[in-house]
Amino acid sequence: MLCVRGQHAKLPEMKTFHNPHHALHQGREEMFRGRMVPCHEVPARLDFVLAELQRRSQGSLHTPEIGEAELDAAIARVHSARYTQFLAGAWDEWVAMDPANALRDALPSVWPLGNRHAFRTDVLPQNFAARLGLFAFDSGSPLTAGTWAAARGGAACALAAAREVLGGARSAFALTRPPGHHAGPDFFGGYCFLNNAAIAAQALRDGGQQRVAVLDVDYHHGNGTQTIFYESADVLTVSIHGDPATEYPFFLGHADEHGAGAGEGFNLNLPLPRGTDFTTWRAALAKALDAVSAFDADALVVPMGLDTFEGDPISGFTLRSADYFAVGEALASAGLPTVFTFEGGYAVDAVGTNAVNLLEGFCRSI
Ligand code: Q9C
Ligand code: ZN
Repeated sequence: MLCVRGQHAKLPEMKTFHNPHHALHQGREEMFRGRMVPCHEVPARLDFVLAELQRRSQGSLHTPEIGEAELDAAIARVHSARYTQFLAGAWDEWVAMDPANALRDALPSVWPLGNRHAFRTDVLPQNFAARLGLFAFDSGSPLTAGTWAAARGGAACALAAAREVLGGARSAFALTRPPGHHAGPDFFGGYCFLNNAAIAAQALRDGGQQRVAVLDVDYHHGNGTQTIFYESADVLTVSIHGDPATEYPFFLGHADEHGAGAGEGFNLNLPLPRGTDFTTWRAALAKALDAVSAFDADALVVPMGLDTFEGDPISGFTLRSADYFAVGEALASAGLPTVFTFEGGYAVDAVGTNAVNLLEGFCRSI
């Protein structure tokens, strides 16, 4: 299967790596505006993308072939050992506390506010609820029986996509679920557990790419990715997102965050007000691409959220389905080997069309 332009010109294919274990992560309810509501981040999201890729013969589908040990090593490049050890055993601990917990997902309800020095985060509590709160930053991201297996499967897709690009492919798509860009070195939240885009970016660095740019187009600020690379000069992080003054994740993503230490100057945030339309959004994308170009990147990672769509139930931009072709074309104009990861997008019946429009726009113009 190939990317096709019109009916004739055949373009190099973009491989999609999809996670056969993604549906093992299936949260029941999330805390939302003071009550429990059905999760927005549902397995059907990925199924719609897969179906649309197949319907339009966009690229070819693969499952990642990554050994457990090499996957652990790639995850350990961006996440702490105490965090991944917690995630790996969390479900068993949760059920061991009370067999009835098997019918409920684990959600945190107490947090240490570590950055205010109000509580200690260096001592690992024995209490499970305390550790859940230590490693989570919201109550919207249920930890379920299959979360760890699903998140690992997604990370394997990200690693496989990075390897594909290191092997000379122009692009690859990691169809990851659960999403990743809110997950930091030792925390989960925003429906994200392992930072797939960061794992891909670090794998590109470790595979010999000197400078890697991450250009996050999800509606929400990619706080996890920013935090992971905040002091790094070799990975530029750029994010276009709803202004955190009013939009999730609220506590990071402002325009004055430029990086720190060796990473000073290597983070760029482009917050936009709720209600922003495509004309304004694409001007921000042009600025983001200028920054990638000035950085002289060797490779690009695009955390691809489709929650900028006008029909998204939890977001506030007004992009239309046809606009995603132009987004893909603009991203291709960077002229870089590119890994896409799948992030947000909660208008479930449109997410496949929007994702494949973006990928097709990219393929059309390379
Ligand atoms: N109880 C991504 O798009 N919404 N994540 C607030 C908190 C969280 C979005 C709910 C939105 C997270 C990957
Ligand atoms: Zn999002």
